[in-house]
Amino acid sequence: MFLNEHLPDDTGDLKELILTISRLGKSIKDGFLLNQGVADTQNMYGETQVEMDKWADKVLVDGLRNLPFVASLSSEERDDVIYCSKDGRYSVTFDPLDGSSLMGINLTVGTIVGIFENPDPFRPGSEMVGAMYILYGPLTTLTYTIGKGIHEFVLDKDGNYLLQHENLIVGESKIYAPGALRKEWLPFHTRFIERMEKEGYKLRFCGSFVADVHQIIHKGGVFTYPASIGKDQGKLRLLFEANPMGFIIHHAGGSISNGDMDILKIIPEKLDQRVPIYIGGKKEISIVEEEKKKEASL
Ligand code: AFP
Repeated sequence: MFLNEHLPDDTGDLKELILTISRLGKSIKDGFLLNQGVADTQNMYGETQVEMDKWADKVLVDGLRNLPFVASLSSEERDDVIYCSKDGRYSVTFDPLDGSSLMGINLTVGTIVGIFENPDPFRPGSEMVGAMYILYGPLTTLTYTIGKGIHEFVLDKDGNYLLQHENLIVGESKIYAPGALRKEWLPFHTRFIERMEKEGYKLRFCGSFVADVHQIIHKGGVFTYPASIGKDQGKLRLLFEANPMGFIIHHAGGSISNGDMDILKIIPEKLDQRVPIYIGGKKEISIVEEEKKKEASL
């Protein structure tokens, strides 16, 4: 079954929006050969390269801004919200190319997208009506949810997204993917990681959030980019990384937390807001919240 057949017709513009983003994902993928590397260098064809994340951002903004049902666009690459159609119903938030610093060494990167049915993107993640990510690895895959399970498609040789997994559920394997510098971890976080290690969790961290979380969805476990000494909000962004991936994992039976609460309940205050992240299976997330609570009560 193809993506356009899988998306229900009664979602109207939401279906069209997701299909449009899926086509833009193909343009981003095709751009890798021309745009690898950093700005102002030349690619293998002698053409001047642009930074790939800026280029991917432009592909998405140019491809979405004139759709009549799009009210606003917010990108990790931009300082301000782009307000679009006055009659638009949807706000789209995106990280055009998560993990882009890994492109130069040919590791997996991805596009992360969140969708609200509200012109205002400063809404809690739980209010999303859809979220998706496109992963550019050995295969290009697209995973989406509109609140009824999460579903994964693979881009075939004819350019169609073909259903590969329906109603994916977070796996049961013991994997932990810990970001940030160990010497700067906070005590409760150190205890959490020690518990994971004692229980036999295996370390897997590739440096691309979207790829790491994709692995956790398929296999199980937990990804974390925590608060640390001097960085009390961690590194990753609430609107562009945490919320869409959190909404997706929530609909795969998992959870996302900042250590204290469900990230999807946070009301964003600014576009570039960061948040400490724990994302994965419900069991692992409850363990970290337990360790954090213990620390607060000491
Ligand atoms: P880039 O998009 O600059 O490559 O950053 C990737 C990222 O935001 C996220 O995808 C990774 O999990 C995290 O940063 C890795 O950060 P460290 O380099 O500190 O491990």
